[in-house]
Amino acid sequence: MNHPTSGQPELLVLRPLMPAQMEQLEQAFQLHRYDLAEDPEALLHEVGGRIRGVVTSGAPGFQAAMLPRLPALEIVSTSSVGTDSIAVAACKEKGIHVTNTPDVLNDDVADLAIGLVLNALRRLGDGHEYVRSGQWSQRGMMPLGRSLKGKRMGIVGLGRIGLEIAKRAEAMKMDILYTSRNRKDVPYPYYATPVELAANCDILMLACPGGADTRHLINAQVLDALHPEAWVINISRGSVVDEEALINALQRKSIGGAGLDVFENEPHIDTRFQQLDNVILFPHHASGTTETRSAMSQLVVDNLKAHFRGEPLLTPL
Ligand code: 8YV
Repeated sequence: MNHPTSGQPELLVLRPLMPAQMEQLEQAFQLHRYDLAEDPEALLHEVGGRIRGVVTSGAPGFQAAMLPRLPALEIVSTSSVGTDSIAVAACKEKGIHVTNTPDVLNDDVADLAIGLVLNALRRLGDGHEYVRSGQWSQRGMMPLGRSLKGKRMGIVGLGRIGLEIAKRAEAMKMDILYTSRNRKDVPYPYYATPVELAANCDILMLACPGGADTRHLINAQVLDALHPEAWVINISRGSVVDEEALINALQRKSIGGAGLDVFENEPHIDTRFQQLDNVILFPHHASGTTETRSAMSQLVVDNLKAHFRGEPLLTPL
């Protein structure tokens, strides 16, 4: 498998795609499975000089430290919309293309965001446990939830995913407000800072990109601006939230709770989250459906094929 016999471009797979798309890759390219290698270092040593493309995803991403090991690299294709774990600037400096998977995941991620809001206000998880544990028959009606209708959803980052969340929240009769690097041409009220937004919303929905620019954008000051029944929902990146400040707010119940799909240190999250009763935790799986992961995988394949055919990339960065 590791010998250059086919004349096909050689790719290094850091994280595999869905099975159907792996088959397509296998037909068009010679694959080297870094993800499966018993000795990844030895694999790099053997084939690094011939690798022309890298296949990866948000985790493990692609680090600049790999570049000297891959002198023939032309393209890094990640099965993620987020590129905070990809050394984009270092790649571009060397003329290496980077592609990601925008748009195809917007709907699923937005659905999950609304799912977390529903779970928070209508207590879906609590209700499930109430029935399953037999409390319903012993105690009668479970405690009341809160309506979504009329609640103010403050969206941080009104990009492609944020807009899809807004559409769904509108359908649930919520009011939308937002903050973003730039004011958008939308009918929703704009707030210049997350603190001002937090002071005016019931749900603080985090939908901005991760990375250095947004690191700890949601800090103690923002959390203090939320009212005691407000929820933070995060489907963006764990790095956007100062987790120490969030855990503190959750422990002293200065906010209603947090619905989190993403964490600072995944999958080894801060164990204090697991001890809180005002959180809804999800394992970074907002795009985790067969349909969306297939579409993301297909985009990776199509970008790679386009590149090696000399055609324009579909979704370059
Ligand atoms: C994936 C994501 O879960 O697209 C993104 O940026 O965070 C998710 O869709 C991630 O790529 C998996 O590693």
